Amino acid sequence: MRKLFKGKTILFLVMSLMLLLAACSSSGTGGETSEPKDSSGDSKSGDKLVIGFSQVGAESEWRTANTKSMQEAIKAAGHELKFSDAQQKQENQIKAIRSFIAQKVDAIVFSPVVETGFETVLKEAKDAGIPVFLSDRAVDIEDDSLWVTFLGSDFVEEGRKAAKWLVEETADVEGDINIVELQGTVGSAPAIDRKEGFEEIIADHPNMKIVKSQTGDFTRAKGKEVMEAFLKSDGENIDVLYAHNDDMAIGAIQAIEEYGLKPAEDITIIGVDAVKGAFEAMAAGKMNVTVECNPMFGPQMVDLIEAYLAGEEIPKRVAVEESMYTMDQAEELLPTREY
Ligand code: GZL
Repeated sequence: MRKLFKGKTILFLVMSLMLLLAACSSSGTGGETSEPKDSSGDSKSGDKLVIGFSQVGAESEWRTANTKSMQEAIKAAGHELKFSDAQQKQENQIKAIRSFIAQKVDAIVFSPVVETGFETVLKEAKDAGIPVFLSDRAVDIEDDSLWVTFLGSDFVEEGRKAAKWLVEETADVEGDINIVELQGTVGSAPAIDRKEGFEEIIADHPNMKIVKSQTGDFTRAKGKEVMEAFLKSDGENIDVLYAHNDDMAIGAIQAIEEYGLKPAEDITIIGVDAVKGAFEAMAAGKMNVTVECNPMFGPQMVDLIEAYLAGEEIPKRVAVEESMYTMDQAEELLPTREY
């Protein structure tokens, strides 16, 4: 049975019991229950769930691995998946969520492309009694009753890890360290938080400066294009690239080589995600480090949905465990990488 939002459960159960008793004693008029109806008009029973998943897009290796993990986990659990790829457009996500509401799914999984602009549609899901589970990215909304939980990484900590590695790596370097930054999608939680975490650490090191910073929208193509512009304007004075994901770093590596410099030697390359492409670049000596952001949490998300719908208490935030990997580890670990 689908669980209503907290605080309404007891009332719902009492009302259902009263309706059930009324239905049994009346001439079969039956009362409305809040359980979704399938096409035959019978309420859903059993534990096969219908889950609507509004995914950001397919912009990076990370994203496609995350989609695969979710799809496989939902299938393995015997549930039905209604999947929507928003192609990194907010309006497509809002449309998808409204469609899931109209189809009366049992739960909505949602990875918001940006932090704002979703409050209205999340209220519509709540009013329809459909629980929303935030996957990977958070929303900047005061009313946290609009979602059951957030399952994903701590992006601020990922930014801190990247900067702490650079501080350690350059402990003996005299003089200024000029950093260029390829930001993720403007307004997205990972872009905002990875920048915050990185800047929090370098603030204590006045010789470290972010001299240029622009969005590469988490894609290889845009990352290459923006890095080309950085190099054109002052290529000889760039010491470090901090890319908010590996895909943009990989695009930038191509730009650096075409410019005539050696990535990971002339310009230190820092990425985030720890996708296979990053391990290949590090094994080839073209990238220095990647901070892991693990996308393989599909099974964990399914467990959370099933637990919530079974009436269990769910924490508001569930973190994904992750590490970081350097060039010297890449060759040995590459064959073991799942994504
Ligand atoms: C992070 C995720 C980011 C990845 C990018 O959890 O939202 O989006 O770092 C992806 O590769 O595009």
